[in-house]
Amino acid sequence: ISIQQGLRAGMEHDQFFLHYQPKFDCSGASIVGAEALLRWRHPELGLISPAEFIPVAEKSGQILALGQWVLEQVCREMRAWQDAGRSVAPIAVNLSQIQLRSPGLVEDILATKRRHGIAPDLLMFEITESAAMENADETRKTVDRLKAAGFALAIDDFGTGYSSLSHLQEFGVQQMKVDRAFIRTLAEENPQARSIVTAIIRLAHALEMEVVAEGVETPEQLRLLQELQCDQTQGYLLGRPMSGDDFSRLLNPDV
Ligand code: G
Ligand code: G
Ligand code: MN
Ligand code: NA
Repeated sequence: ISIQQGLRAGMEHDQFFLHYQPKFDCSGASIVGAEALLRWRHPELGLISPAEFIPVAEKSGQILALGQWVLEQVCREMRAWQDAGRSVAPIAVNLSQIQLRSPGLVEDILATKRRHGIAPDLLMFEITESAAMENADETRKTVDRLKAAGFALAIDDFGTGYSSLSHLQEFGVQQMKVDRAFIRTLAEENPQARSIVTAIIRLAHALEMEVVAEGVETPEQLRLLQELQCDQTQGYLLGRPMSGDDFSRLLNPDV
């Protein structure tokens, strides 16, 4: 109850903000985009993790308002960066399965990006494997409409849920994000972990998807991912979640 009431007050009193975690190409040399990550600074409880409050917001239905705020804020910040003459990179927004099932989702997304004058290729959407598979027929309809509008999509946390390979093929999304559980154990002396990541990367490539490794924390993991032809990486080694201003400066070191 208290988190649920707190969420309402938090939205009224601007207690939410976004962090951006950069995504790099696999050489680690260039930033190819970022993921927007929701943060809540509660006046008494301090910083509360989305892992704690998103499930509550999903149960109460508040995730719809919160998700709309995230999208609005991403578009607002990107517009400000562009107006300041900075270059921008595509930002990925996480969609909850409640949002995916909400009939107005695609219209809301289109209206929001139009209001802020954001090109569709500057936004992408991440859907967890479990959300996508749980309601595959509905997911597919929403995915098709988002793709038709020019947005890229990613399957998030891949490997932790159970995927139907035929659904995965039908969705035809651009990216697969390998869950960090598989990257955590990736090391020279762990051939089994390496085999699993190899198999996931081959599967993604066979489906013509780009592969993003999540949770890359060591140079060894990065080197192994390069050997395995992974396309992009995200993780504390190269970039932690940071403020929009810091992300924009990282992208524009000379501006
Ligand atoms: O950023 P962090 O690792 O604390 O995120 C924890 C979880 O919360 C992750 O699973 C992440 O995908 C999820 N999350 C973060 N921001 C959002 C958001 O804006 N919307 C949704 N639905 N989930 C988010
Ligand atoms: O489920 P999703 O992939 O959206 O979750 C993203 C979450 O993972 C964010 O909350 C972010 O803080 C966290 N994260 C990002 N990079 C790393 C990393 O290298 N190690 C760990 N342990 N967590 C990470
Ligand atoms: Mn994600
Ligand atoms: Na993930």
